[in-house]
Amino acid sequence: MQPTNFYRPTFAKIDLNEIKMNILNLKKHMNESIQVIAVVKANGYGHGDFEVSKAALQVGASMLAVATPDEAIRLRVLGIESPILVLGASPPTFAVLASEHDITVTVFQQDWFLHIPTLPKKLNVHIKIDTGMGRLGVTTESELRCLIQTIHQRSDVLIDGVFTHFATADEENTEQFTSQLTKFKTFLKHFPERPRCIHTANSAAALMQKDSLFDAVRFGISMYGLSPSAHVSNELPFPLGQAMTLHTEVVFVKKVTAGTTISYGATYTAENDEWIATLPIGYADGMLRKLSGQAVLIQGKRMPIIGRICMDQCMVRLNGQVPIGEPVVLIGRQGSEQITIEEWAQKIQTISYEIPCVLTNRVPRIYTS
Ligand code: PMH
Repeated sequence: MQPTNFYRPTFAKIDLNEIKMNILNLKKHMNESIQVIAVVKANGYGHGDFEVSKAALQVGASMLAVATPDEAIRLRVLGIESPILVLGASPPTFAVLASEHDITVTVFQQDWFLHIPTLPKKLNVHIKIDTGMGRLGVTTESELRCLIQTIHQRSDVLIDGVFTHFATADEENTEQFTSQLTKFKTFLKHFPERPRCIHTANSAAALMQKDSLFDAVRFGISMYGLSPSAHVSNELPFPLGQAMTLHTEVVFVKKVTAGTTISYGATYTAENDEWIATLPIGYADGMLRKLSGQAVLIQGKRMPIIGRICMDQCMVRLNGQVPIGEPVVLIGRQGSEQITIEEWAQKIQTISYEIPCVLTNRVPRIYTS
């Protein structure tokens, strides 16, 4: 939700147009019959589940996917009426609520159905097949046959879909991907009737593997404008637009003399007389301590974060005095310079997915469209 007011000038800007363009470009890239399932789990990868859901639905996403029952209920309570799929495990105790709220759940165990009562409304389920991710899903063909039989004995449950998830779709070597796809096709033969929605592709497969598209793709990271991996980044069929940028302002500026130390542990010592700015953002906002040394943009130039990043603040070495209130771009463009989420990810040796996800609730999300 858009904050009405905030007194600290630190915020993330989410450009919903970029999200819409990424979906529209993907739709153009695929056969038009293929549907887009917008993956909005983990608060829309940190971008805001409700706002991203609305934007995705506006440009024709046909379903939303979340990780947990609670994430699905939250969207319903906020008024989202589209189909919602819970990708993770739902407990049997959620079945009644899921059917009442038209929430589609993922199933992969016959026993799950022993624990649910007769349901008030028909419950849509998608069967998950584990073809090699080793996380959730039916692992053998006989288990799948038993599960289908169990469901067919119930008039209150409908097999609306079947899916699997790739472990290596973003890698150059396609061996595991191909083996998972082959296994999935073998498992599909056990369905007496073809479920309405067969889906396997995440962003990487949706962008690069046309034979994995079936009826729908689960578009996550690249909907937010980020590449699943460096390999996919080199093979993109269309440019992605990064939706999130991160901003703050200088709240304090001082000139220190050579020898002055900065921040906890006194790990940074000024070599010369230096101008130092304090920024109101720290690790409790998701600006992790390992980002010490990362550049920020001030007046269109890169300036390094120096010393340890504190819980709520960090310090930057300037190349001259700047006024209090000077805008700072932590992620995004300023002038001809740009700092991407990928740059942060490389700096702390992680994947781009993790950066927006760990941006905490304290950072207001401001939406532009
Ligand atoms: N489908 C499932 C089952 C997923 O777990 C994910 C992402 C997606 C689709 C979307 O993938 P994409 O963001 O690469 O497009 N899940 C995760 C995860 O569990 N950890 O990182 C990404």
